[in-house]
Amino acid sequence: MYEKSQQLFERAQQSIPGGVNSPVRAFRSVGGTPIFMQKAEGAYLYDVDGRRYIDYIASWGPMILGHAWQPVVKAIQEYAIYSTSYGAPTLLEVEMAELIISMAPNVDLIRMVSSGTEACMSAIRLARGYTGRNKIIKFEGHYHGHADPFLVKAGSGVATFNIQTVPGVTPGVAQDTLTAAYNDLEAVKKITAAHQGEIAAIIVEPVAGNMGCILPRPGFLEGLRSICDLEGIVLILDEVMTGFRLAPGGAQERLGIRADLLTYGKVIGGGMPVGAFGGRKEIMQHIAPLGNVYQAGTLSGNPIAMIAGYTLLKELKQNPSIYTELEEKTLYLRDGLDKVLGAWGQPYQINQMGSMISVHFSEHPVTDFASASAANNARFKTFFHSLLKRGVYLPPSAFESWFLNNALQKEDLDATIHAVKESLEELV
Ligand code: KE4
Repeated sequence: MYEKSQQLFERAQQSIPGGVNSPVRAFRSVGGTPIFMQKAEGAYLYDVDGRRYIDYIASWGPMILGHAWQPVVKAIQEYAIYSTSYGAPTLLEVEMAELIISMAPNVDLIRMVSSGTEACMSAIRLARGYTGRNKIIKFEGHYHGHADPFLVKAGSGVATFNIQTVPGVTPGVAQDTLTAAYNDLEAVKKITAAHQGEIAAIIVEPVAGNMGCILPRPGFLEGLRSICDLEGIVLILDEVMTGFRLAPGGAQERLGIRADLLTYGKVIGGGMPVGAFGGRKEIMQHIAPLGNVYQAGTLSGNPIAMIAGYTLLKELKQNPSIYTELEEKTLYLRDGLDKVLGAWGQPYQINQMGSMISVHFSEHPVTDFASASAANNARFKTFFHSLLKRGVYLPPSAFESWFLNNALQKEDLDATIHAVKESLEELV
């Protein structure tokens, strides 16, 4: 059924660790052979065996308007002829920064980088440099990229592979990363009380997407804001997933929460390697060359990446009805899934906000890493493959959010709901 993918996977493993350039792509937690893609267009992926899939990964978030969205394709083609990199400042970077600042609340200055990991690791270093403090608080199951300070009880692939401590992350680094359960404000209060004056930052996914999609409890983010105000701690909202996806102003706009620093990625690059961090001028002005918190990147602000991201963000800013359409499509899918899963009679939960959604085979609400881990994730494995063979491509892990793209049409959503209905008989 997946012959060419199997052949390519065999070959890939001879030259690439695990045959993939990012672990979550390896299908390790769902089993089977990772599907090699040939091309994609709109809401569809096409594999090397010529099969079509309705895409609910959207490249893990970036492809919010669907694959090969023509204005981005054309912009890349148009700009590539003027060189793909200068290593010098360009007008494009200024226009991109001004556009982001016009969309994202509480961002006075923004620095471009080339991945979400770079954005998050830079934001942490900046918070430490600004406060003169060493420790950070992160939440179990949250993933902020693969920089050492974050690989403590992390989500996404780290959770998928159940890696408790990542070799290579030294005790010296790990000791400065304190963790609490997401949505547990009392735990955060206890940690800050025990480490008065030592904590530089709290970094949080405002809507968690790396243990499935998990929403903040009412008052949780507001509680973090109050703690940070009281204790002089920098509140970093990691909006790599939620930024420009939940609203033009991301989770800050959608949830009405104010961050001191923001990190971005995914949608911001329109599928090209882009990350960014930004926030209050009082903090950002500590970044080199203004201040001494050093941060740099050969391809930061790369012109091709900038024009791709700029073209996409401009569309999102000028047509905010896209967010309404995306939400309506996601709610339509959610209702359809609720109907077929409800009729099935086995326990399940659906978590959703905006165009982020996930299904958990659990009789209890999934509100943190412990409850996400306690779900019947073996059942997810069968669910994943039952849908894959019916042409529906979900993230290959129960510890990931699904992402809808606006190229999805009602017939795609109906086909997905029907495929889920059919697959339920096969679930263990
Ligand atoms: P990147 O370095 O992968 O661009 O971004 C890291 C990152 C930071 N913050 C959040 C909230 C993220 O979700 C991510 C990356 N997300 C994963 C998917 N869960 C990327 C997929 C992968 O690792 O291949």
